[in-house]
Amino acid sequence: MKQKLDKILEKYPAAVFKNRKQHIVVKDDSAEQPQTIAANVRTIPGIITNRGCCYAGCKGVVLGPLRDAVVLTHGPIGCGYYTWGTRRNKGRTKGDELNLLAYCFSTDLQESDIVFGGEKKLYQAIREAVDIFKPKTIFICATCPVGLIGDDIHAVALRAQKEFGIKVVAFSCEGYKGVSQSGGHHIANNGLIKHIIGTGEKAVGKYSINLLGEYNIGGDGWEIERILKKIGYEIVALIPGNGTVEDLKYAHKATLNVIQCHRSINYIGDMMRTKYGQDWLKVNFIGISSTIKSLRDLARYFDDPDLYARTEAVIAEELEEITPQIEEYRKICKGKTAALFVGGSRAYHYQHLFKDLGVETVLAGYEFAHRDDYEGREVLPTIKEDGDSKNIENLEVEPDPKHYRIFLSKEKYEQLKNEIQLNDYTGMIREMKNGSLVIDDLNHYETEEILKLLKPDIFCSGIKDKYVAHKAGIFSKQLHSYDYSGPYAGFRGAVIFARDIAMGLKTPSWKLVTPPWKTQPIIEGSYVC
Ligand code: CFM
Repeated sequence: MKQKLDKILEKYPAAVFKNRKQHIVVKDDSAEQPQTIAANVRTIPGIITNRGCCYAGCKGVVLGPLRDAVVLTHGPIGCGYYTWGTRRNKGRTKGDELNLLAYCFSTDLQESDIVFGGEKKLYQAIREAVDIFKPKTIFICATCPVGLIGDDIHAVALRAQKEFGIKVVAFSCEGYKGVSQSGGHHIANNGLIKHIIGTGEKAVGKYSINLLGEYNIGGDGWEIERILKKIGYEIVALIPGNGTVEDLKYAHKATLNVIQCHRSINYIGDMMRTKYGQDWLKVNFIGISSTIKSLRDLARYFDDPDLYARTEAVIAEELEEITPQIEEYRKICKGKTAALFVGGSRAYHYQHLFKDLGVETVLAGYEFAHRDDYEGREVLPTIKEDGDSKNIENLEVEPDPKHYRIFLSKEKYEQLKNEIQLNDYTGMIREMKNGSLVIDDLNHYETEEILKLLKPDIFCSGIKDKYVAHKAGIFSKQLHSYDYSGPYAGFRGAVIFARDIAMGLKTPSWKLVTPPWKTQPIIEGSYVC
């Protein structure tokens, strides 16, 4: 495998060859040392990458799903437009709450604003949003040109906050700030900790949790909520899928933070632990076995006989409902292979669901994950500098004397720490099969070549690269927005995913496609701009 990969990479200029080699790992169970991978560094200019930008990570990913905030894009209209609804993060209003999810707010900067400054326009846009929607919160998100011309969005936010008596927070998340979306996650996490979380008070129940890093794509969060509530958990705040700023204010009151996507929200998990003493637990609600494991881990944290009993009863009930259907789809899926290339956590999460269906993952990669997402958090102290270090604040928080409290005794904590992923994440690489491939920031040239090499039955990726697979005659499923389908999480979601994968595998159309390289010569050097 290594020689075949080298052959693909040899087409690059020497410097690119050296760089890309560090981003590719062949899983080797016999390796004496844990395997390492280069990650969270900028893509070499000229390579056609699938990554997004820092603004997308802040505005589109972390802040966008909050239903009751005006998330105002300060920039040219394209930035707001292309982050408008395409991620399929859903939300449902309760009572007379404000639901702004369907709107796209933008200052629509023009050339004259770039020349003369856009601060006035930003202030006007805030005033207009206040007049029309009367929101309690406005988040301003900066795009590349705003950083380049130096608009002081924080000063405008402060002025508006005073004048309108509402919360106005600005985020300097210009697209170029970090490596892909991941820098934007960090900036948004910092802002929510500084300005929102911990600013409200309310009483919570016995089994209170926050659900972090779940975005309700295609309704995933609704399925997870259904299961958790059926068992008896109280969800204090959804951060952020289908969530509200109002609920986020009370998040410090919950006993435990439950983290689905580590990459996008681990900063909030860590900072809340320091500030309020709350532990966080890494879970995975994608996949049947992993959902069951996550529910059992959660019950272990609270260690209550009633909760154990409820957990087992719900698992049994749910399995009874889905097993006959899953078995039917499994017959179609069993023995197939999959290649997964998604943002910063799904290439890990979906391997578990594929395993439930008898599908083996032969390649998994991330667009912008950090080394800890690949290798586990134990490598964190060894990372001296990465793509975020230069531009993004590493917010230091202190214990809050009023709200700091610890749930577990020291002994209990030490014991549990070895059994469940408490305040820890062991990463993707160690769970992968011997001989499988792990590739960071897979690009279009490598996608084409590696699809030829591995010939997977299924390629799961995003909108930018799915057509590369289609044209190669390989069934491709989007794991970002789910191609109009979902939910895929939890028990019922697993059935929908199994159905979609079985349908895709059974579709004869993939076999009718002739890949372009079978009829056209490949022009040497055409893969690098
Ligand atoms: Fe987390 Fe996400 Fe992902 Fe992500 Fe994303 Fe997404 Fe994603 Mo697209 S927060 S890292 S920045 S799980 S939008 S809901 S699917 S790339 S793998």
